[in-house]
Amino acid sequence: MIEYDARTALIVTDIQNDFADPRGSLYVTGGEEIVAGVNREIEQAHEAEALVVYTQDWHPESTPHFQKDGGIWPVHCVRNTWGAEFCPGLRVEGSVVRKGTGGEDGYSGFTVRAPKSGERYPTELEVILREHRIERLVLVGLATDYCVKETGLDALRKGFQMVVLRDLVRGVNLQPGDDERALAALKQEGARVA
Ligand code: VGL
Ligand code: ZN
Repeated sequence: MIEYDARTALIVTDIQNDFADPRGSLYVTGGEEIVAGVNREIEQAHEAEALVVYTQDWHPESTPHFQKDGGIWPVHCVRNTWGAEFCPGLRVEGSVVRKGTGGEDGYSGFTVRAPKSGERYPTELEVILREHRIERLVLVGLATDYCVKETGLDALRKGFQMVVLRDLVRGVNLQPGDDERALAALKQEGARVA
């Protein structure tokens, strides 16, 4: 069990219908299985006055992120649609950081990449964490091999300590084993995988 405290933030990554519902357009196998466990973490975090921050993939109808516009993904998490909504069973009590809102590509909750210039710029996630003097992150959500991995690597570079909860993440696995490789990469950079 994780000991939450006021210097710890639980980061709930992209638990949205398109990823976590079998009817979703970019369904991550087993995505729906983590919701109950994530809710328990959210509850424990709140009880310990830890911060809970949610990320949400939030794309316009056209973005170079999508296959139809030159990217690699089926259309998913289009803003203000069912697919972009958090799963109905998820407890949402905390700040929400949206990424991709201006058509940017990229997966990290901390930074996005402008589609034309390729320039990277920050979301408000780090500001929120610094404002609360957060030192340690607990990472859960979807997808292990994209958003969880990139958010985690960015956080480690920024000096946060980190625990990734293995049972509360699921991967896309475009290549078999991508999820395990993502966890190994996070471990390599200093995360604990629990
Ligand atoms: C993600 C694929 C495409 C993610 C977002 O949040 O992991 N994966 N867009
Ligand atoms: Zn996306």
